[in-house]
Amino acid sequence: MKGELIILKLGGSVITFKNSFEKANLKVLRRIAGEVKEAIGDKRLIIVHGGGSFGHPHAYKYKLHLGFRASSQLPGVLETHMAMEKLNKIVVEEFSSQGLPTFPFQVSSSTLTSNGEIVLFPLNPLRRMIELGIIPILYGDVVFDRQLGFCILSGDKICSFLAVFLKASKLIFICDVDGVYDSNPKLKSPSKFYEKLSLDELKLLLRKFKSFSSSLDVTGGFYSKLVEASKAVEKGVNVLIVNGLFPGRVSAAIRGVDFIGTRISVK
Ligand code: IP8
Repeated sequence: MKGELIILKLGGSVITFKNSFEKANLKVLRRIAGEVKEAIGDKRLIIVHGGGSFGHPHAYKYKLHLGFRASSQLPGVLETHMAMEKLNKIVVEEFSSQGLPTFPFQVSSSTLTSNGEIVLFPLNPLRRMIELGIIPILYGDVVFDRQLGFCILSGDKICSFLAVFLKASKLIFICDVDGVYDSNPKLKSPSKFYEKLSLDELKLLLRKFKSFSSSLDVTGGFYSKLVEASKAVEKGVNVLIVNGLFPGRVSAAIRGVDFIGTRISVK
């Protein structure tokens, strides 16, 4: 297969307005799609997006992240999936209207987890798509689980899984913060910003801020993102964390020049 493989995670806090129910941030989404188009060259790409104000409110309402507890949760399984499908359609349309050959890919009906960890994933159709030059667009969703009945599989978990099994050269998390700080920049002003982190440094930080998450995010927010990042880095994938709200940063991350954000690698 030609060209390095990049996995791009579009954070829900960037492509949706997190406090406005089911509202996509079309302006930012369109600009990011344009940056991807401009920077991608002959690189192969997989896009994964999060739930933002589409998936999370439904999943939270029905407590889907706790797994199956009662049949009263079952309407929420469909509601959450339908909300994610709505957002996926918007994302697919924005990228394809830039002339990029995209295709939606559903994990809800094709992936099995066990206690929240992926145990079955259809890698072959995905491989075939990228061999053909197609950009699959996946998303965090409800999936069915051997132990829990169902669970919420985050886009971040999908990303680390794909980055490891498809041997991506780079995994780029597009967020609404500049990168990794020594504390949550949304709660208090941090004293240190990390332009570079080694795996050991990241592990130390993870021990320090277990609660770096948001209450409306059923999948654990920034802390869980860094846990997934560490799994990919451990297998040799370079992880970049970049603020998608600033024009030019996504294209710089894809090209690997003039990058502004946090770069995490083994050493
Ligand atoms: O926003 C979760 O994906 P994430 C998707 O990547 C749902 O954590 C359905 C809440």
